[in-house]
Amino acid sequence: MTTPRLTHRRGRLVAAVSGLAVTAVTVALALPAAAAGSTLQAAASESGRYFGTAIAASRLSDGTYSSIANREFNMITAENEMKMDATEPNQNQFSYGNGDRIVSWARSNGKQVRGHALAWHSQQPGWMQNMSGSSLRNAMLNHVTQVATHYKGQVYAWDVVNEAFADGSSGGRRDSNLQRTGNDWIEAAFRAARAADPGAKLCYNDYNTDNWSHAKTQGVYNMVRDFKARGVPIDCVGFQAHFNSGNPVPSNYDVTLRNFAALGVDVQITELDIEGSGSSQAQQYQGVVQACLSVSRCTGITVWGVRDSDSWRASGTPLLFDGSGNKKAAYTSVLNQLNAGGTTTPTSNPTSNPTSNPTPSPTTTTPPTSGGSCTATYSEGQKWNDRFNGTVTIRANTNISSWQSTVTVRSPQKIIATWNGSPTWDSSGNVMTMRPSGSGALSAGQTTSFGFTVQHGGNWTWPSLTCTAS
Ligand code: 9MR
Repeated sequence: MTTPRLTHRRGRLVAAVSGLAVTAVTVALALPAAAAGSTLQAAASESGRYFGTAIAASRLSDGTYSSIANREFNMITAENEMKMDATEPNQNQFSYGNGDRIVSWARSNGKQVRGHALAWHSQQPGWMQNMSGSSLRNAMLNHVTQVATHYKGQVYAWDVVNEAFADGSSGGRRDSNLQRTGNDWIEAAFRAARAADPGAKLCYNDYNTDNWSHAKTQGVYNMVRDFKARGVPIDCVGFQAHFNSGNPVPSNYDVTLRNFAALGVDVQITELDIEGSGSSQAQQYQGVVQACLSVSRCTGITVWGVRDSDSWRASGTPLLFDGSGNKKAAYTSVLNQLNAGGTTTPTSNPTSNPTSNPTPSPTTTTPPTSGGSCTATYSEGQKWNDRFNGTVTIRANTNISSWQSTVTVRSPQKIIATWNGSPTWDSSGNVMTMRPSGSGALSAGQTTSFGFTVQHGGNWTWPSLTCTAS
């Protein structure tokens, strides 16, 4: 299968602002000048990522809609047309007309397709809603096989199973007719999808899994860890990312994405929309983009529609274009953040693989174990016009007697204050090595943290981290 068309990573030049230290200006001038990406897809491609949207087949004849979609996005999800009720309205009678229209529009315009969704408790055709037991299990597996076979070779990634976990504090599976066929229905669906289209990435997709501390997030995390440990074919996890004031973008979003990625799967933002308007909406969008850019295995972002008026919740004006197709403040903040880039934060030794040390437990909320003996995780702190705070949490994965952590900032950023640690600097001033100010001994599972203030000079990207322990 092909991967998204990527352009080379270019040296990013953040506009030098007046009043910067001379050294920072010198570094900036030494970099090659580069044009910023002027569309979402171009800007995302600079870091090897895609930027997608959901498309409704019925809107493709709307010229404003299709020209924005064609200009800005390079990954296409059918908003409803590839779901179970659309593709198998009567048992064993498949209907691909609208799904095919979207796929052929996407492919003829050089775009890739995310398939959505093979198995789901919702939007089942009527005949399936009334089924149970082994006949339902077999019908579901047949559906997965038929649809994935029909689109074989044309789908970059499939949402094989959608929304199978319960909301609330249980962290367990959602009750549904599919769940009642046996807890292994999800892995059975993944195996059937792999057999039908071995080239497609296979994703589990859900909502309210963005906040690392939520039980639902932990439930999905434990399932993915278990799948990787047992060799169930899963390649990616989709985070729908439907946000509003009651469910805002969590400040630990990057932690969630990074912890899932450390299990050995890609992570993707699959249905992003954020209700609101103006700068507050723009800032939240920026936070989501920044979180994805900080995780190298966050391979792309899809927004759930083109204009506000196209949204499933149009009254919340949650998208990047207004009803007339004008770019909103949120669009500009997303584009700017994509162009500014992000740091990818190595929190674990890349040779480590949690699957080699499987300790699946359905109830644990332990973050992933890394191959080193400590893990460093970045969290955002307060932000000001000219600076921001960050905290690094050091977690001992084994008993350790001491640790050290490097924090690398990118020009023209400068670390101007630190706390809870003893820093030293390399000659460039960009790499700080932080050591514990007292004893660094931690027993396995214990954490400690230190913090710092970065004067950002217009570059909001997060620092990259390493952690080593003795
Ligand atoms: O946007 C979709 C809307 O047009 C449909 O009526 C709705 C039916 O369930 O599904 C919407 O898309 C959902 C997606 O398939 C799964 N995650 C939640 C999305 C928003 O409800």
